[in-house]
Amino acid sequence: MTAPPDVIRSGYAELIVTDLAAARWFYVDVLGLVVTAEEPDALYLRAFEEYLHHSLVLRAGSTPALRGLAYRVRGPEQVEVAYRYFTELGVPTRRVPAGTTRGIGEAVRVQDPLGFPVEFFHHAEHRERFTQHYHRQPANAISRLDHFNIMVPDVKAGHAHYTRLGFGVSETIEDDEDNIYAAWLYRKPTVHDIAVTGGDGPRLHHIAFATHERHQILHTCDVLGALGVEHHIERGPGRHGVSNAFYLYLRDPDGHRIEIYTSDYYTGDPDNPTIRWDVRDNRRRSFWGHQVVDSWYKEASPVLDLDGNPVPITTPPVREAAAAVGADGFGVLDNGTEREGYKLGHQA
Ligand code: 4SX
Ligand code: FE2
Repeated sequence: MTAPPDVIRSGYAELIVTDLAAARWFYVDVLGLVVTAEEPDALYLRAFEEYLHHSLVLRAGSTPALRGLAYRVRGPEQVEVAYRYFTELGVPTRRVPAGTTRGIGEAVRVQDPLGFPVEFFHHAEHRERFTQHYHRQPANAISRLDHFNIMVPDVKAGHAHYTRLGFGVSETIEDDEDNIYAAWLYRKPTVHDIAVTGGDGPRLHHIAFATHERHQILHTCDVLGALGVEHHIERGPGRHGVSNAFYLYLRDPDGHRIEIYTSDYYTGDPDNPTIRWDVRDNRRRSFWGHQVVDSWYKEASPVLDLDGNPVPITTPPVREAAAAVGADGFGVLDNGTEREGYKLGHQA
């Protein structure tokens, strides 16, 4: 068995959007992403600290979908390693010449065992990094891409696929019957490059970008309110239990979900311990105990295969255990730890 390719990190995503002008308004005018290149039916965007050509491609099309997730590998030879690895796995695997995606060198594209269109690349054109160009940065400036989050009917299979690929597991949500509801996995030394969330899939749950500071996230909320388009806010702002990050989820004009995220923690030591959250712990998804809105558990973007056709979606079997505890996406929690009115246990 060929060793897996040496992935460095999540690199870029390509989304199909139905109205490129509306998408430009959201990603460039509101979120402040930098335009690297613009074509009549595509936009190539990067964040202020990024020097690779792009971290997000928006391409015009008839229905909103994920066209690809791309991981950067350590060197050009690792692109070929990816080719051999996925060919051996028996999934659709293609070499694509440099420039197939503007700004990106030779790459390999696969439809991975979970059904997602995934690219492995090393070379990419460099552009100016605007780290200290504070005079060009809005008050809600985004620094870089942080992670992808995918929804799959079988979280164990997702966990297994990514651990075989050499990803570390930073955190999980589990119950005591060996069910796993979500997992966070990384190559770069942060909490994640990819999170696997249980639900109808394969679908893209969200793409997350990082800011340096919490106030930059709060400013995005204020901007959306000031413009009277606060309906783009879906969840948050808040503090995650898992990852400890401060977060905000937005829906773009096509319904694609974008997270703005900051202040997770370092995971780069080889013995970084995995944090396992009990699915009944109210603080797992909101450290402040807020309920997660239904749409966050249920809605996600369809994904395309390597020929651009929609990948069929499978619903996971209903789990008695999950339904009983009102776990992630299965209803409201009542685990006996809930507060009575405002009287918290420790104050009684
Ligand atoms: O909702 S969770 O607290 O489980 C969570 C969701 C933690 C980190 C993330 O990036 C995320 O999208
Ligand atoms: Fe996330």
